[in-house]
Amino acid sequence: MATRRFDAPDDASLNTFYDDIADKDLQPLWELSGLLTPAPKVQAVPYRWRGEELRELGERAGELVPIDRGGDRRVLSLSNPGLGGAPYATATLWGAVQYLGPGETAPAHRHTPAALRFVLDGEGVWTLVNGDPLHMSAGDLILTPSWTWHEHHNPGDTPMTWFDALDLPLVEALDAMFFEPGEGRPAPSGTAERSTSEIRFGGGPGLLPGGASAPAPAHSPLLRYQWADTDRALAGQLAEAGTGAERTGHAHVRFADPTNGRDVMPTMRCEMHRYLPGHTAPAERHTGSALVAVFRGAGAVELDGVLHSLAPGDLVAIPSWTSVRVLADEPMDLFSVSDTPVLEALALYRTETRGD
Ligand code: GTQ
Ligand code: FE2
Repeated sequence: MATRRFDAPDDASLNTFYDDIADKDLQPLWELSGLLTPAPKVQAVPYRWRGEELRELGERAGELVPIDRGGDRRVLSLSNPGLGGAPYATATLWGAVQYLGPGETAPAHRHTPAALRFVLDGEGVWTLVNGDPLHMSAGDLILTPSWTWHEHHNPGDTPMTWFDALDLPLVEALDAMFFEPGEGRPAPSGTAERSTSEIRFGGGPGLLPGGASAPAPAHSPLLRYQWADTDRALAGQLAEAGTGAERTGHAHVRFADPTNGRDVMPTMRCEMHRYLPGHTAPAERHTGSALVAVFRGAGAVELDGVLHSLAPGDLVAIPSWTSVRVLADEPMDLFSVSDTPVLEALALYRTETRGD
């Protein structure tokens, strides 16, 4: 057997070799660095957008830009300064504020990215999801799962701004983007007081429709989670003596598919947190990214050691593996959406907790 020889080759033949492999669209791994890094090399940066500024700029968009410009949605996307100008809040999540003026309609369409709305304040807009009317009011979570028709109506006389989150950058990275404008959509089933989705699946704790169940969709059949229910759940946790929440001053709920306890949609986990002043929830970091919307209260969030003050309406991007610690100056309610179900499904979820 011939012995391999690794005598130092002359530069000329090595250079020719590198030219030849480049010419054949190949790259030598031994020349590549920054690929198999010891920990995630994250491009998005931790970032906070101020609610006051988002509201003001949303209102100006309402005055200056008609709804039909740009996908029939008047939306300002969160553009993370670490992502080189992309209109994305993190590597996997789109975040935005959407403004709909009195009497305006954002017409129907559907797309493979899944979307959700969290209402920061106000009420009066209806979102029709596959024709089912979902009323939007402060603190509500509204789902528009992948490939469902959706349109927004503001029949009232006050404008509304809300927070949108979509898994759009993830769908884009997976080359699975499809979009269809609204022709041929199901006719709206009217603006009922309560949507069919809520009548069937939001009837009460532990109550599901009887009879044969239809094939389970890949998302929660409950499409609106009302603030009154979320608020009651959080208050209940904090009031019950001896429970974790009562001891730590931190209550949290996960929005779940009522039929099986899974996350609301395959790609996104939604949670609501209530932190009391002096709570003892530890600093934590995990793989996957999240967006946080401040609903009520005031405090701060420490992201990789940097403190950002928080007020209602503020939106925060938390990139993967960013250490997060929350400080509450008064009881503070935070909505969060993350790509955790994706990381979990792919066995890539890791978490690290540090006590104070
Ligand atoms: O409301 O349908 O923020 O399609 C981005 C894309 C909202 C929407 C966004 C959308 C929508
Ligand atoms: Fe949409």
